Amino acid sequence: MKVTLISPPSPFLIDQKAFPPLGLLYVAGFLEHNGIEINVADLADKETELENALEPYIDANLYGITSTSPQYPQALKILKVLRRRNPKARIVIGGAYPSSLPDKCIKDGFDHVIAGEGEEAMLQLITNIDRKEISSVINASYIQDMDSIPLPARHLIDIQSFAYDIGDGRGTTLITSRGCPFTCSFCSKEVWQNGTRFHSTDYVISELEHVINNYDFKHFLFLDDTITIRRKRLLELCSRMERFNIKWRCYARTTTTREMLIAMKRAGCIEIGVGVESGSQKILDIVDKNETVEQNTSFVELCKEVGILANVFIMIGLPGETYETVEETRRWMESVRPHKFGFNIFMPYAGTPVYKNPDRYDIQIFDVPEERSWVKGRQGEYESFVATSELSRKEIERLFGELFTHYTELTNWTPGVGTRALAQT
Ligand code: B12
Ligand code: SF4
Repeated sequence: MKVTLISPPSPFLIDQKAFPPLGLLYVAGFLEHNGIEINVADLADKETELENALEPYIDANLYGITSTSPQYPQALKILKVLRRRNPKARIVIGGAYPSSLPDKCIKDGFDHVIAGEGEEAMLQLITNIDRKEISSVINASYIQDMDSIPLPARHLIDIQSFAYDIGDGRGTTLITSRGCPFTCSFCSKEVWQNGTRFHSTDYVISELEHVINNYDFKHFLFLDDTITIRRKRLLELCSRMERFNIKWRCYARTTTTREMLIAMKRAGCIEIGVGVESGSQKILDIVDKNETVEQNTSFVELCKEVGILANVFIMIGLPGETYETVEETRRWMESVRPHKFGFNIFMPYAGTPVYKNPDRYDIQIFDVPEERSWVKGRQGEYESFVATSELSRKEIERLFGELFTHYTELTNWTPGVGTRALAQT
């Protein structure tokens, strides 16, 4: 059986070649390890020539497409081309969007949806493909032994063609754990739900060695939702990473301690992205952030003391947002002055608590065309698909534009996602 996994274009990103499609590469690595003949079609930047780009893969028996929400219209276009060119092939979709809205994907014409973790479920689908009783929506069970998962098959794409500026060099991505125990009401967690599973530090160290030796990357972005969840593990990992002399970025929560930050700094951490979300405690409580404004403040102060860049992510238009809470966030930014920021209008993605139960929140959600469901991208293309009882969509957009400029001047930093951000500074 010939299997082709497809990473659709992301035309809404400034730079589609920043991050390799790691989830798809994990699925590919697992299948390859189990003896399946596999190709990966990397269609980044190919939105205007989909048919040509799919030509080399047109004779597969089974296709597996990955998709987040904003990628979904591209996934549908790919489905159409494949149906026309290879009507006998089975077409499966997986990733964040189908995990949240599996029935919709089946209605749209996909043969199967794999909701959740794709590795074992895809292998089982392939093994049982000829059985009639195989269901259209497959809810994947979770792999318990994380170290049993083979490394992502980076060799199946031109991994060097993807890079992201980290410090003074070209970086690539790596993930050391899956999931996060928190329950922020704006966060899409349909793939991994609430548990967290960890690779051993042996696994992570050998993956780092592999990527450094085979692909010559010395700069990394760790994609873990929160790399600092287990203190002991983090300290062990950091101490074992010191010898590599690498530079890296990661995501964490603002409860990260001084002890952790010092260990991270020694191991080469240069920047931490944290979800500060708002300068208003009222908003943090409404969205179940489980953190305080004071913790957010002291995190930035600690980062400054230790010498790690604090990149704070904030949003406008969260449930309950008012002029006063917007003002509180502005005052927080002005007094705390993080090194960098990411600022977005809140987007309620399918699968999130706010999306599922808007009535429980002070929020009105408007219809979002999937291709508009990104909130980071090109200047001037920002749009609000939410309103609160005090702030209309237009008012959120106006305040966003005003504050974006203000924060940019305040920090001397212009955020951009999927960009080689340093090139802009
Ligand atoms: C890195 C990252 C990015 C990077 C790169 C994205 C990329 N090309 O991979 C950047 C910064 C560009 C980015 C941008 C965005 N991201 Co993002 N991102 C992430 C992050 C932190 C890690 C993704 C990752 O590599 N995970 C690790 C791999 C192993 O997991 P995975 O991709 O989910 O894959 C597994 C399963 O989903 C499944 N699977 C995946 N594909 C397939 C395909 C098949 C056939 C099968 C069977 C299974 C399968 O199996 C995989 C292995 O188990 C996740 C959060 C998270 N922890 O996953 C958010 C996340 C994916 N992003 C999210 C969002 C919202 C976005 C943006 C829309 C942000 C924005 N508002 O503009 C854009 C859209 C990007 C895009 N190309 O579509 C949401 C997705 C919500 C949704 N419904 O779409 C997430 C889940 C964050 C969150 N918790 O809310 N993102
Ligand atoms: S926003 Fe961050 S801390 Fe909150 S649930 Fe999502 S990954 Fe966890």
